[in-house]
Order: sequence, then structure tokens, then C-alpha cells
Amino acid sequence: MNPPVAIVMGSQSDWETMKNAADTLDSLDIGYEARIVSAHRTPDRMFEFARGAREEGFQVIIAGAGGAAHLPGMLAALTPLPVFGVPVQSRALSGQDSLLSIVQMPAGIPVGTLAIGRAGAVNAALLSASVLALHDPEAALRLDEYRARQAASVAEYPIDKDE
Ligand code: RP5
Repeated sequence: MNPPVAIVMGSQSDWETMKNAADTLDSLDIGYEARIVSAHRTPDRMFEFARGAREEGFQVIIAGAGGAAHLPGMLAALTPLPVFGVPVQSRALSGQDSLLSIVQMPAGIPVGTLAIGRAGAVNAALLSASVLALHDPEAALRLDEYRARQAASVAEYPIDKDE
């Protein structure tokens, strides 16, 4: 049986961003598998992955892509699993292209779209954890602990950097 989360991305070059989703899932002790699946360069692989994802045991898909970022929308069209899209920051347009390609889905096929870049990848992992926590009490506990640690790490008063 596969782990609950699939992290897929359009290119090796997306891994630097998508690794933030993987690291966040690691810190929550939630299993994932990371794969390169391009809507443009490997369309057959994309179809095969999306069509079989639910039967393979995945429960949530995190999909990162940049530029003309069709991957999250195409995956969502092919599987009933929840798909969270991460717009990867592109060189030409700083990820505005990625964001708009992913976020403006027509009514009927949703992609939960996150922020551009690292924040989006981290939050896609946290959102996946929230979904899994609905029926996994241990994941729910670890997510609560993660949020408590985060809250505890925020100083109440600002300091000057050179102090
Ligand atoms: C997209 O094209 C990928 O998601 C990536 O963000 C972008 C550029 O890919 P490379 O040319 O770096 O492989 O499909």
C-alpha cells in the first residue's frame, strides 16, 4: 500500500520548492511518495498516475508546477482525490503565470490552490495533514503539536537585530 500523500511535480527543477512539502510531512510523520509527472512532457505517465492514484492508496495529491502549469488541473480532472496545487516560482514571470494557470479552474473541477513557492508547498502539506486528520487521530495530534510548537516559537516582543 502506498503512503497517503502523493507529491507530484512537473519537473526535477520543481523539487527545490516541493521539497518543502516533503520536509513538512516528515516533521508530521506523515508518509508520502514524490514523483515527477509532467502534463506536457510525460502525458501518458500523468494519465496513468492520476487514473490509478486512488486504487494505489493515495488519499491526497499535492501537485506543483510552474509556467503554463496544467498539471494540478489535469490531475483533478482525472481523479476524485483532493488535489492541492502549488504554483512554482517561474523565472520569466515570478510565478504569476503558475498561479493563474492553477487557480482559475472552471466550476466543476476544483484544485485547492496555495501560495506561490515555499509557503504554498509548506501549506499544501499542512492542508493535506488537516484532511488526513479528519479520520486519523494520531495525525490530528501531531498536527496540533506542530501548531503548538509554531505558536511557542513566536516571540511576543520584537527585538532589534543588532542587539
Ligand atoms: C513546468 O515547467 C514545470 O513544472 C517547471 O516548473 C517548468 C520548467 O521546467 P524545466 O524546463 O525546468 O524542466 O512543466
